[in-house]
Amino acid sequence: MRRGTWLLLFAIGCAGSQSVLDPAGPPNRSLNHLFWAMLIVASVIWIAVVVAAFWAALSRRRITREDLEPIITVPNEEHRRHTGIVTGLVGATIVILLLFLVYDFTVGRALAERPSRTLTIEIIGHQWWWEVHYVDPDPSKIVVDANELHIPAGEPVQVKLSSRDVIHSFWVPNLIGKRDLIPGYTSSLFLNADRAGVYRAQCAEFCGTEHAKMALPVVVHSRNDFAAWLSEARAPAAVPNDSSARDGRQVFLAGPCSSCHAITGEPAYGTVGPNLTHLASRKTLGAGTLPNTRGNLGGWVVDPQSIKPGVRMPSNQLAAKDLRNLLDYLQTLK
Ligand code: HEC
Ligand SMILES: [Cu+2]
Repeated sequence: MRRGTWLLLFAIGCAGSQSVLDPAGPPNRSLNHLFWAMLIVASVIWIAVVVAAFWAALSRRRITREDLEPIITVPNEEHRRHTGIVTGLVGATIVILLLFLVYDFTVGRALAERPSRTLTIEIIGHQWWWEVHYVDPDPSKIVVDANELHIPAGEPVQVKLSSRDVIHSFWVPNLIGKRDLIPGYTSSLFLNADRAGVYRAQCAEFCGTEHAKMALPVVVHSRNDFAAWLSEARAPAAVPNDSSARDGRQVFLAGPCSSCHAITGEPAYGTVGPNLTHLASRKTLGAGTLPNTRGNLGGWVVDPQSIKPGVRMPSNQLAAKDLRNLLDYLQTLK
């Protein structure tokens, strides 16, 4: 974006990682052009109408006998002039609306166009987190992740959306408009970012008490960085060397954790909660609820209910040593 535009948006509070008015890709950029064109034209017309209304109210022309005569029966020069002005303005209104209609359809068609070759990512909504699959024809290359979306810049990505429970809605304001995640039905959209950065998606359909804490950081990488990220993400979790982390792994596998959480490469296959294979490399915990620090992680594991009341993860009472070891282990899950 040009610096001037950015400064203007910043000044009016519209720049940022969760703003429709700060586009980071072609689809949203064309929507922004349409929006600004409509806003500017409509504002000019509105100002003209208000000025005309004030002018009419303030000119206080004295009403003459002639004014009270029915216009149609006694048309005079002035009436004819007024009729001409009104007809002209009605015509201009029709032309402006038609132009906008054509412009709007053109933008809509361009957005609906299907790009040729794309990466496919599946996103499944849960109360109140996001499951993310990086699809690959080779099953050994499929990556299952959660609560963070990684995409390459400058390349359209097909996102297939569905839901495990209720209706959610996927919305990345900087990139594209909303699309619902509906149980039993797969919808799809194309994401196309051209500016690397971290944006924030948010569930945009009330889906239960913790709906507001259902965000999704969207990381747009340069193409090379994305390829590197994806090949790293394919690696299963390794058994740690460190002894406390090894003990923590035992706490995880022997405790209730593994019945709800999966870790690729470990005998943990739960699907009730997010896949934790790459937990330590996520920016946030609990779908954008907290920054991913050791302290927050400890607080989450012990008492998720106080952080996200009603969340589908029970509180855990752990001996201090077990908790320390467990955190050591979770922090190795890069
Ligand atoms: C009954 C199922 C269940 C059990 C048992 C459970 N969890 Fe969870 N866990 C969840 C769910 C569901 C979420 C997602 C919560 C949300 O954000 O809405 C979650 C979220 C998490 C997260 C945050 C993940 C992220 O991507 O932000 C961590 C870390 C976590 N659990 C660790 C653990 C550990 C460690 C244990 C064992 C001590 C455990 N969980 C036990 C269901 C469970
Ligand atoms: Cu939701």
